[in-house]
Amino acid sequence: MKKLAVSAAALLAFAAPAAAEVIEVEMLNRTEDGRNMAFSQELIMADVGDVIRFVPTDRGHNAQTVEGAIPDGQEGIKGRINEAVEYEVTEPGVSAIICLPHVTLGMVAVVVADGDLSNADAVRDAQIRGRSGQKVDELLSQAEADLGS
Ligand SMILES: [Cu+2]
Repeated sequence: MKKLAVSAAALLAFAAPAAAEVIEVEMLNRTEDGRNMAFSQELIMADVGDVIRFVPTDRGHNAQTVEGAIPDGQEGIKGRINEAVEYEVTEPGVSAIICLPHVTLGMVAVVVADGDLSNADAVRDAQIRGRSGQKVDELLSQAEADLGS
């Protein structure tokens, strides 16, 4: 009987890591909290294995990664305007995702996978244009504060 209990506990421990999630992020002209031309979430804490699905709720947006602003080994994305696109997180680290038509207005999201900020400086140095560059810096500072690093 005791042996059975141990087996059950071992099974639970094995099942404990969170299953891969699909995280849905809307592309919006105006968010509920009053941001114009923005992703519904701007700081996305994810785990390796998660899929971030960018949904064209409003027209005229896309989602794409920025060269130099994703972890080593991670495949980038380049969604078309008005199309849903999925970003499969395969590597720990920081990714910046922009909407190309609105990058200068600050339409950007930062993904932090597995709480790993080791490439944060590279993302800061990727020279993302307009207000998005400043917002990336702010989102990374927020992530650093949240993660206590
Ligand atoms: Cu946009």
